[in-house]
Amino acid sequence: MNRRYSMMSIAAVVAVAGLLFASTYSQTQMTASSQSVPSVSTQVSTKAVDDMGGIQLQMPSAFAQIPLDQVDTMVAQGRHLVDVQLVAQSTSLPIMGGGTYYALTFNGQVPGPIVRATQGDIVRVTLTVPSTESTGHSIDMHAGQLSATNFGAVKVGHNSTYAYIAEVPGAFKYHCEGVNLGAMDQHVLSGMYGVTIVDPLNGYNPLIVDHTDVQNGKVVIVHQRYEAAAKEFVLQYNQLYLNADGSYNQQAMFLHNTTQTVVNGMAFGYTPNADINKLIKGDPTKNVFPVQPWNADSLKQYQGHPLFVDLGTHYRLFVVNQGNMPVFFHIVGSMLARVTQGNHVEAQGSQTWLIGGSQDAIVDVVFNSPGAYVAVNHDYAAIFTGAATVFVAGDPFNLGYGPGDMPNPSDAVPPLGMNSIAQKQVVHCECTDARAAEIATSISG
Ligand SMILES: [Cu+2]
Repeated sequence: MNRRYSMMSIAAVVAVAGLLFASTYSQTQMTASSQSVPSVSTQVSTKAVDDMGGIQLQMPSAFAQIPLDQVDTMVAQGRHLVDVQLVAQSTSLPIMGGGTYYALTFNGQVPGPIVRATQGDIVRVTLTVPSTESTGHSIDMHAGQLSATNFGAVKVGHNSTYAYIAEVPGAFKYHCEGVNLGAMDQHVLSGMYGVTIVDPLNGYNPLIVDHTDVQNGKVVIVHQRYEAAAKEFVLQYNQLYLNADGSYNQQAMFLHNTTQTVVNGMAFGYTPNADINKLIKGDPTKNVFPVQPWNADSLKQYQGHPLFVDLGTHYRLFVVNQGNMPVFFHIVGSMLARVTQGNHVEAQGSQTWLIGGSQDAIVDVVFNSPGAYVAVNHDYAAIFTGAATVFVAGDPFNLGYGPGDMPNPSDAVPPLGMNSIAQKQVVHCECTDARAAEIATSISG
């Protein structure tokens, strides 16, 4: 990878975005303009679902759902139990460019907590809807193979639990289904989604990356091997469809008229902040990255923070599309060394990987040259509305830090799995102050 090319590429990406946002951005402009609804019948059908109290599908209990009174026995027989506690919480959260939006969250954060299990584990999930909520909620976990309509909506002031075996490895969406599918779109696109990573029972495969060399006057292929153990990130793509007051805009959703594109809940959340500017240029207001919508210290857990990566190290990225639009996952200046689903290789040496709605890809990469690499959804509308994530590889600014010295955003680093290498973390999340304080405790302990 050529450093000069990389820096020029990122400059091109961020400079255009910088011009867009620095000079012309305003809340009004980022808000979907009022347009006619594309299909009257579509509108009528969703209203009809709401009016009849949601869709009540009568289905038999599905595969892999475990009677709750058998969980203890199955654990005694040798299965591991992963307990997931989710609490629905409606709240107001900041959005890039100023202002807030009406967020629907699990546990006060968007996305919800990352769940990590191993293939064959029992996942037991409890959803609590406090009496302070104004609506019921529900939970559908794609890592399971059961009909979430059996679980149904949890009413205000109630909780409910179900359990399943995570039979298939991968990085799976979980999400609220609204109240029996009523307003499901609003709940998911306002923040009620998350990821369950299910590690393969036998672990991940070592990574082989081919490159060329010259030996005895001939060009030859060298197979570079990396162990399965890797440093890991989770990148979840979604969109916000908002009215000017921060409320959900269903019209905009039907039109795919995105207000902002978010990665782990924030537009441009992984860009350098004022402290990093100061480190690089000695001045909080100056550096090579013009896009810094989440810059200032006063923004606390919301301020931007790039992903620092070491050279020659195996990185495993769990990329999940939570949204309404395709994700063309690409890292500017790099190749996707390997793309897998579960533990099955889908591609090696790919420039871009298409991830459809509610689909995941596990992308292995190795950064070999110092510099900045930007992971994007290579849909220009997505890039310029927030889907640009900056990786800083090695020490390109010669600041004197070594491998692993720089902390990474807590919301991008998943809980450790069997082949994970731990990373230093700093609190970063689209979350309430109370949730940020809990995360601070968990990463310092
Ligand atoms: Cu909900």
